[in-house]
Amino acid sequence: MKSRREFIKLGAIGSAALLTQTACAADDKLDNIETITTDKTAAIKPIVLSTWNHGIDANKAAWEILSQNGTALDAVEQGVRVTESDPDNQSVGLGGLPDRDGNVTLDACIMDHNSNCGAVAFLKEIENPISVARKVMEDTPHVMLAGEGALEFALEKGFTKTNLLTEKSKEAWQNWLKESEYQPQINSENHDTIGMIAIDENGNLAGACTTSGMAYKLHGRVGDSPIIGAGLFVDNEIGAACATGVGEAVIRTAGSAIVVELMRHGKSPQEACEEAVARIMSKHKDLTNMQVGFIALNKQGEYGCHSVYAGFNIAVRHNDFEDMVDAEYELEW
Ligand code: SD4
Repeated sequence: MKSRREFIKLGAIGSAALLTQTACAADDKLDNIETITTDKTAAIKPIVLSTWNHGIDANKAAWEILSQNGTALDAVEQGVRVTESDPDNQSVGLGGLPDRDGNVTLDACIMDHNSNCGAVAFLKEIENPISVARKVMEDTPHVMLAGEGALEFALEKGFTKTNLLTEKSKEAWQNWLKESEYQPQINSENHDTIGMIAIDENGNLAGACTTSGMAYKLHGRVGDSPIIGAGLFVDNEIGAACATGVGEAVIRTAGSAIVVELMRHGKSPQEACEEAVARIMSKHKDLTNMQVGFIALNKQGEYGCHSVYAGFNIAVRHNDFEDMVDAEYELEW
């Protein structure tokens, strides 16, 4: 795993061109480095970024598509499906931690380079909600389906029911019940949604975001992850962003849409993520456990990431690089 500074060094040794376009490298030590090019022919593409450690495996699946000239849309869908189908991952899809009543309920959304988007919220018993979200986008005039209706739609489209509550997650929930005081639990361990954003060989952007949401939430609670503009936003002229962490804070600030708008107004992806984090911090008096992280990618393949608390990291893959990068942050736990 690389810290941002190690990553910067690696870029400097490996390729000056790469370094100039590494948005996580918004570092005052880099004043002498060439500024980012706006020459579109020099853009880094394809490129894929994902939240958290599970992003490495998800990026591998996405890369198989991107490296063979596939679309960013296919890449992000196939990429996050890997995480959704991993029973050991307790924050996404199969094996996700349940709500306080023991139900695993999933949220997901997807967005393409034409601003088409689809989402599902409060979906039960379907292992790959991201693919249902894509069907909502492609086969209906709507953007979001929720709950029973989303499940019926998924079954009509040929998805099959799966019991998503693994023994491991059931046991964790039963242990939580003993001392829960019936409060949703937020801590550094249960923030692990996967958000993925990518640019394909044709320079088109797409993104996907999928989660089982906050562990032990109230039954019916929906977070930011399926909400276009909150958990994910893509504007093919500008860039893409997605969020992880306390969904309520991200919704309140229209987090991912704000990051993209900040880029539209000239901020680098790194600066845009930092400002969105600052906004979250200024809007919340009590920041206890208020972890939120953003990742952003612009049309040139520059990227950035930032979080309220320590511990957020992102998986990055392009032709010259495949590794984790630690985000800088504002507060220690
Ligand atoms: C939610 N944002 O449901 C999601 C949870 C998450 O890292 O991202 N955890 O609020």
